[in-house]
Amino acid sequence: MINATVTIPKQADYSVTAAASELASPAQSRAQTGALKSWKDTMSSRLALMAFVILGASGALADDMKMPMNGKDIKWGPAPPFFPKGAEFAVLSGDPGKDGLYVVRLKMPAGYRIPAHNHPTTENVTVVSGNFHIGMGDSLDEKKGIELTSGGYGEAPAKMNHYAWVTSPTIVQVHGQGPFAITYVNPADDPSTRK
Ligand SMILES: [Cu+2]
Repeated sequence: MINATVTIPKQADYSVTAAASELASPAQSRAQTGALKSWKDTMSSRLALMAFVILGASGALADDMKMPMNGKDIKWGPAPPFFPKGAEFAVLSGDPGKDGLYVVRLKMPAGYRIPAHNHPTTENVTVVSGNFHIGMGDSLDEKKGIELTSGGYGEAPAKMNHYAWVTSPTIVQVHGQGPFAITYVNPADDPSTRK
């Protein structure tokens, strides 16, 4: 189109062509701008998508994505010091010490008791095995509680005082928004401050 305009010798033709090209040019440049814009948009959305995919994939593969696993393959460690002694703990997802969703499990021996406490965020408890007794109130009372067995679920809203105990070896899964913390109603119950 541009080459044709340059090589046409006759003024009339040129004028016509020029006029045509003047007429054409705003539209053309609009079209080009439009094309460029949409290409840019397409590219940026493609790049954004790629970045998302790459970040998502590398993030997931490198850090976050845990391979599916069976209960027997879970690596247990000692529970954080603010849990009464004797429990084992496993982090399945996230970091309970930080903001964001966490999924952890707590394995407790028969007779394990968690005195009255609350959490800064809602605690969601799913019983994996055993029997987990949970009650609401400011002090642990084994006469007041609900026994949850395998598959059972309970939740303690943020700041609500509650307590728990188990009468057989029990595993519960706890999930919620981090950071996870325990505030005991009676500070003397806090094993992390007790010597
Ligand atoms: Cu709790």
